[in-house]
Amino acid sequence: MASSPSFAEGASAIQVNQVGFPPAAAKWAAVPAATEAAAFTVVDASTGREAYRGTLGPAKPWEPAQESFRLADFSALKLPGSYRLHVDGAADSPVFSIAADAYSALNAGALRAYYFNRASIELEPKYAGAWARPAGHSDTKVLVHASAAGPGRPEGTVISSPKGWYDAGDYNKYIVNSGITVYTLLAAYEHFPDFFKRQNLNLPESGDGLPDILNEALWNLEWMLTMQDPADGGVYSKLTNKGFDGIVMPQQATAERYVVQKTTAAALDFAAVMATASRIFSGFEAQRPGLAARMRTAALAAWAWAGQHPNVLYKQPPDIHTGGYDDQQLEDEFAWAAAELYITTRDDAFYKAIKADRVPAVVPGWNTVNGLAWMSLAHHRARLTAAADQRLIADRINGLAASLAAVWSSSPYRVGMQTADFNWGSNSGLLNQAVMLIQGYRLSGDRRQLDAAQSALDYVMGRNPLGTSMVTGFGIRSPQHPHHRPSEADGVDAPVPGFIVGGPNAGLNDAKDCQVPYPSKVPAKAWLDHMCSYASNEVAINWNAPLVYVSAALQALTPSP
Ligand code: 9MR
Repeated sequence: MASSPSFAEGASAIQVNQVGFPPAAAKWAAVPAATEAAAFTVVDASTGREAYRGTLGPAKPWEPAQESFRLADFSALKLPGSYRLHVDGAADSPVFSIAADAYSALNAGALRAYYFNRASIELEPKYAGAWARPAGHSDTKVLVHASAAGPGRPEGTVISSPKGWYDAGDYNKYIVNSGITVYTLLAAYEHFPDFFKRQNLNLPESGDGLPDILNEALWNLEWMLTMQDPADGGVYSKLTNKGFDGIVMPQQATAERYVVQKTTAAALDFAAVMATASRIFSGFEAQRPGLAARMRTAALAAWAWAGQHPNVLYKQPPDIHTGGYDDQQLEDEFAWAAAELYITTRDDAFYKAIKADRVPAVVPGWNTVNGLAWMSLAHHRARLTAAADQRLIADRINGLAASLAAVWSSSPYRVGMQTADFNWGSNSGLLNQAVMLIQGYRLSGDRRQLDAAQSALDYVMGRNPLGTSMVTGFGIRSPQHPHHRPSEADGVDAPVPGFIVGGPNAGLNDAKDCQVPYPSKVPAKAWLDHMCSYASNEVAINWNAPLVYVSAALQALTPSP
């Protein structure tokens, strides 16, 4: 993206989505309140001519930023082009575009981030460019940890569990986090197949007859299948080192790897994802013969295991120090797995197992997945059996989306973030709000819900009090030092592109491990663009997934002008 000559560093510049907007999208910018000006203009970046003029809203304090802002609404400007915003007395906004394919490159970049995080494969220059690297972690000789031992596989048994994505800035692979991640990518494909069928991600598999988003999802699905114990259907919760690696490239990280403890959450997340994948890959029997059936069988076996072991919570063994993803609350996982199995098998017993009237709809996260059940039920509503309560499905989705839209429309910054939302992974929290707003819009057609989702993407792409895109490689200002081992260790200046970082986190959970202080402790500004900051500047597969979903959805759903 071209840089604007008058764009000044820092928060005094006008804040706007630095990638841009589909022509008929709601378009907002935020202006630091100090300016006395009454009007703003949108200037054509190539000619310098005024393309639109509007009145600035009143200055209003936004609590999470402890700062006041004035809003500029330029939704009426729909002409494709390249623009910047100007207000007398403030630095111009970065240049952004209005274009029908505004999010094609962003969406492809966010998906290609998964390719860059693949285990067990060399990234060749023709696919990876400057970020080519040798293969890391073949994971063909992984040890069964004491916590995972069973009669057929005693401690120390060697199993093969290759492929999969590295979870985040670390090189371990976790089933629970793979649950929401792979599901969200599969849902993006299920909801917007035309968008993804046209997409070429330049992957080694491109052109094999599968949409590339499915090619990428398969890399992790194939790994997930190896995490199921064939003896009983139970699923190991993670494949991991004993401790986190140093800051090295994947091929230099050679610590012994283990599969650790089977848990109920792992079995249920696995069952939900395999049930979802099975119905999608049943449409690609010619390309992947037998895969859909294998996934369905795997899902049913994991579900059965969870039924027999309904409350096995993850407990970190004393010799293991990597991520926990230790969910303590499993009702939502049961409901979600039952919902996906119901949709895929059409067996009413699974509908009953959802216990739908007891399941609320809340914004999803790796340990809160009931919203995913409602999202799938709503998408498939026309094909469900008579057992399904159609009214309840609509009420749950509409209720959540309406309440999220209400928070958005009363926000002085026009974003769904409130002070308590600035926690670990806050950027993805907002994008997951957008995922649910989009489900509401798809049911109700209520335009405010689409506009609120647009605002969430605007926020992570630069309409935020940091004036920074939160996605590596996208926008004029973006994270340069994510907590991502390859980005730090590869000798390439630019970070691996397409990753959204965790974002501002008032918990400052990593401050003790950082030699440099956070520039601010104000919730909406508590972000540290430094490798040390795993709590505000790490990347993670579950955080990229709603970026993929939302960018595709907004491009596919925003009506033509
Ligand atoms: O995303 C996870 C966040 O919700 C938790 O608060 C945090 C601490 O337990 O862990 C995050 O997940 C990390 C995982 O445990 C290991 N890989 C990196 C993940 C992102 O920071």
